[in-house]
Amino acid sequence: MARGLTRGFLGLGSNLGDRRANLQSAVTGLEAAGVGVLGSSSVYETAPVGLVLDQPAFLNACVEVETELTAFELLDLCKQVEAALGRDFSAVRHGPRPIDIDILLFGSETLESDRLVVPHPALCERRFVLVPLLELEPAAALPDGSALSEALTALGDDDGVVLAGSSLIFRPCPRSSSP
Ligand code: PH2
Ligand code: MG
Ligand code: MG
Repeated sequence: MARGLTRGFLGLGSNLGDRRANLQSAVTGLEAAGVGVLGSSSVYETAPVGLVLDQPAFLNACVEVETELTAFELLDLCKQVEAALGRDFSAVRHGPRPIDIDILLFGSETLESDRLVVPHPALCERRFVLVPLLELEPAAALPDGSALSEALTALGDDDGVVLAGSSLIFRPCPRSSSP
């Protein structure tokens, strides 16, 4: 039986090489594999957070995708695209990388396996994810219905996430029907 399409949100991050080109190539790689990229946030420059603070600043963005893949198949594809863009999977956790593609939300699925946890386990703690995600989808919510805008508010003010560039996809404006 056909599985149908699932909409989800991916977080993209890069802090090595031509960072914007890497984010752009991730979008192209996903699309080339048949994943529909429906929308992209702007690009943000963000201070490193997590286990490694002494590393170059990141560019982060979020994209909305539509796919017939399962979450695990989409994870495999994300890894393939990361590998094609030079990601070293033996590098230190949270360390510098040309590209990171994380599944943030996948429909209303919740998954907890060794390979994949959805929603992304750190989603509600990371301004560098919530700011672009909420720009793209202000109503974004967890599968239990809780609004992610509230998670962002709860994190309080921070100057570590700065608008740095335009959306990763170009969509022409719909032609106006008025004369
Ligand atoms: N990714 C991490 C760890 N820390 N910090 C920023 N600013 N942006 C990231 O994408 C990021 C991070 C692990 O995936
Ligand atoms: Mg990540
Ligand atoms: Mg990752």
